[in-house]
Amino acid sequence: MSENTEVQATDDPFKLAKEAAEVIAERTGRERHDVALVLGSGWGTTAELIGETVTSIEQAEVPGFAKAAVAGHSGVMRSIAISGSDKRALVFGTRTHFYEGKGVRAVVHAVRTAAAAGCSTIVLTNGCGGLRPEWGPGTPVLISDHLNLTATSPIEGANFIDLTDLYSKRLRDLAREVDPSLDEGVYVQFRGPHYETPAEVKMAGILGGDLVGMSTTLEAIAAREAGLEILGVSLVTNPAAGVSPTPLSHEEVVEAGKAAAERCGQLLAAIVTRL
Ligand code: 8IG
Repeated sequence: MSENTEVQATDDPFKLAKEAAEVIAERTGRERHDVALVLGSGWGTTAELIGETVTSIEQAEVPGFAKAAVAGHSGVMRSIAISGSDKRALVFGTRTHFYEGKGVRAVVHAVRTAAAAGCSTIVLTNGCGGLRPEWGPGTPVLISDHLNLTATSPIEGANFIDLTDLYSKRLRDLAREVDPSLDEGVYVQFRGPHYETPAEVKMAGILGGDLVGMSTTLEAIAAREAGLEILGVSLVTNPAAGVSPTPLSHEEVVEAGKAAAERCGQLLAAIVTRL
């Protein structure tokens, strides 16, 4: 009997998310959080600008979460008191990528945990390649829609989730109130972990894509299923393969990232306080 219960606990991703949310509530002393943020490449220093970190939790100590796999991503979850409001942000310093091979459930566990923790909004950020030459390294771009080229879904069973306006128009407009210069584009998720060939980048463009990356779309689908309102923001850290005639130096990309960190952090902080 008890064996059976244990099997079910690990077998139901929503139950696992509920268990994670309970640990978060226990550790933070907050029954509910309001907004969740998933910080991708280049977005790491954003958290400090949103407000005061009240509680830091090692993600590996929360049910269903693994240790950070990518260097430079922090495996820490934070509960942040949003400046100038009584709201709380739940900030995930890292994500599980599909290319890690841990399965789609692992990829969307943070999203389901955020929903179970009471969040009604999720901000999904990433670092990506840009298809438009005018988007230099360090340009933040709002995600208007996506092409999911992973050939998979986080939804299991006959649950036909509508994906119209997946990336909330309301939240994109709110973001542009903060920064009217923000462009928007269609994000294309490739499986990775290799980057695209120039031919694949060309294909992405022909299909209507503007940004190429290895995350976000599966999380957005799970977030919609969970009833969360979604804001997606990409940080273009490099021109996608074949877009720029001159190969970019890694140093340049790192420098652009550092310069962008301040702008991106301020942007998210301003958006989050307006939610
Ligand atoms: I940072 O050019 C970053 N992540 N797929 N392509 C893909 N992912 C990325 C890229 C890129 N740059």
